[in-house]
Amino acid sequence: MRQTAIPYMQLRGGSSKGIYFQNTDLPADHDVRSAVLKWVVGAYGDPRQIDGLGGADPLTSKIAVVSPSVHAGCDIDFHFIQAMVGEDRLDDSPNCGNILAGVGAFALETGMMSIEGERAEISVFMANSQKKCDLIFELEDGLPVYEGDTKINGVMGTAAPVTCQYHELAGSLCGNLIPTGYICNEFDGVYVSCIDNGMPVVCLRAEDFGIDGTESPDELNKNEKLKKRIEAIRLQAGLAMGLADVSNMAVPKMCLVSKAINGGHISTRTFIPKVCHQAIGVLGAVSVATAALFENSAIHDLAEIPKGNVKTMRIEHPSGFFDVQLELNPNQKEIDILRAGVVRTTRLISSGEVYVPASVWDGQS
Ligand code: NQM
Repeated sequence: MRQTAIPYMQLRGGSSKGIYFQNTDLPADHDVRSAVLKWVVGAYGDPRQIDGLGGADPLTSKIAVVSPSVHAGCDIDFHFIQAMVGEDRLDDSPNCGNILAGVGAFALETGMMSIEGERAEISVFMANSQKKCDLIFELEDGLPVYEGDTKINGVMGTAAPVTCQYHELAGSLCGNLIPTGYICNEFDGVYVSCIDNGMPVVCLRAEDFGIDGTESPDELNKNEKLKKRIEAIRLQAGLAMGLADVSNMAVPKMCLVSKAINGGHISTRTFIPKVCHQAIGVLGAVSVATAALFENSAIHDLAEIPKGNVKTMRIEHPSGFFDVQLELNPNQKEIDILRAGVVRTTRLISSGEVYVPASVWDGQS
């Protein structure tokens, strides 16, 4: 046998694309599994990922590993893995709210779960953050409905909605909502707010970097001086957030914030962490919206804050906007977010077998 065949499905999850596996179809050994996944994506240093399924972009170099849940009250467990484009490396420190949107569909398509009726409500345990999210979507004959009228930025056309209800996201990776202990920190003479409400993010004021926040990702990606300054702050913020040396990590994400200009509540340009996102990550958006609520944060005065305990905040980004619904605990004086809601869509693109050389994995262990 020269190659080993591994069953997989490829789904668009929100505005990202991922390769989805059942846990039992992959090697149990951690190092062998990592080698296999790098081969699957083509992510062993080639920025074009020519020898794998990845699309040479952080948003298309994503992996989901799904299994029946071993956690009380949850249906499935989801482990997210980011293949680093152009590097011989995977990173499973961050979560991904886009790839998450496809895991319920994957569980039904593979027969891992079955549900009767017209509506699925699947409780997902997110292994990366040890938090829970409920996915709600329409069914037909026990399988997901993909066609529908919901438009999300970063995806052409419309599709059926997947409502994602996140529970208690605070401190997903850093252990605390405000990981440095201060809602405002100073690094390299610039005030920033470090936050982790589902995703560790450093919020920066675009004006402090000599930009107005309306620049395109291409323009920002070409600005080497800007990227150098942002990375220098990221390394310091990572340490202060308790993430240790983040030079090889996909977190924290770096978000340049300015006032909304298209009727939203705030405007963003997010580096994930070294390339500017064409839109904004799901949990990244939740974290930025959360930071804006704090009166002393570095970005509060740039935001319009809706009234009431359920706040729907429209986060503008390079290709449109992203709506985040934050439900605040009415019984707490300080900001305590009970749930965060977002709407995504998903679609099964392909299913079959992906091959890796038998020298990488013989399919046995
Ligand atoms: O923040 C991009 C994406 C993401 C991650 C990133 C995401 C999230 O657009 O939850 O969705 O920040 O690397 O898929």
